[in-house]
Amino acid sequence: MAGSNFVDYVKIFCRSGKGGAGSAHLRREKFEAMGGPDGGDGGRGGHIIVRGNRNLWTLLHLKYKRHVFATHGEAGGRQTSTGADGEDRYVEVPMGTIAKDAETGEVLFEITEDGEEVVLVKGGRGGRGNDRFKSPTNQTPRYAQPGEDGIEMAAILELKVLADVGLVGFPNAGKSTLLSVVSAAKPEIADYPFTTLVPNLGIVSYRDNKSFCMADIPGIIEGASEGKGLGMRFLRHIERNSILLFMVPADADDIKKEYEILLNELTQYNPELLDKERILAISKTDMLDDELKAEIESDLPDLPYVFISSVANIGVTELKDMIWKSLMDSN
Ligand SMILES: Nc1nc2c(ncn2[C@@H]2O[C@H](COP(=O)(O)OP(=O)(O)OP(=O)(O)O)[C@@H](O)[C@H]2O)c(=O)[nH]1
Ligand SMILES: [Mg+2]
Repeated sequence: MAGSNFVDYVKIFCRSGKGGAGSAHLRREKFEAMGGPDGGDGGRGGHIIVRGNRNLWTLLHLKYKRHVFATHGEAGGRQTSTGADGEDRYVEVPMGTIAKDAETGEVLFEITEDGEEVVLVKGGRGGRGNDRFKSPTNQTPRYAQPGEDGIEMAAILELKVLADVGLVGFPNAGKSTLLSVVSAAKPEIADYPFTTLVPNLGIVSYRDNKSFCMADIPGIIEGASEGKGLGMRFLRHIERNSILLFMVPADADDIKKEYEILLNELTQYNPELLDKERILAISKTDMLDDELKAEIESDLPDLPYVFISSVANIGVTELKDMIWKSLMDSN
């Protein structure tokens, strides 16, 4: 979708480098007419390596970089000099990225740590030079091994972990508005349901240069787990969020009931979602007076909650504190 910063799936075409050929060179020196073999080995072709990078949150940077080719190894030379290895190519990905073989769909590996490196496509081995083939019966081999071919492969990179905090709420609850005030993300905001059609991610700066990532997903409605609305398609993205931030607007008829419907949809989808830390934000509270607030408070579900207004900037800092604390507890 145009303008979306959300890319959780890319297909890349990879080609590792071919190994350099071994050399079949024979030594020729001024006073040695018939020198022996001194051909060196070819260098290894470049690998294609996937590397975890904790500063990345999506696969957006790979969207227009569909081809990744490593370079070839160089041929071996005289005096048993080994050819240079081809240059490896690195594909940087956020943690939680899964690599699959595009043809078979087989999961190859998952990157879970910053700096973790896994070879996705191996470079071809360099061929051995003739020096290696010397033997008592053949002291002057005139042949050397060619380098091994590089490998072509289409790989799929898929992101599972999307954010630390996932926003869960009915359409129009104010999820995108919150994301827009706590982060630099510019999600679309409007007074109608299903404004958000694809998830938006934002990095929320917290005290002392700390930050966390928040995912605003399309609104969830009753029946979402059975395929109603849009939410279902995106529920998988909150499966690996550390914490869930439920959002119910203050003007909802029954906040407790809305929360329970949301929770029920998540449970239907995947009961393990209940193991996550949960926070409730009652949104749009700029319209509330103390009396109404007290009334709402008297009938809330049993979980940590906070009254917020993204528009009037009420409770937003408190919410960030709660999120941070919860993130620390859940790790
Ligand atoms: N008064 C008030 N209105 C708000 C507040 N936050 C959001 N709104 C309004 O609520 C409406 C819906 O906001 P969105 O942020 O688009 O809601 P959403 O939850 O992302 O909705 P979907 O993307 O459709 O699921 C918009 O008209 C916002 O201006 C708030 O703190 N106070
Ligand atoms: Mg929205």
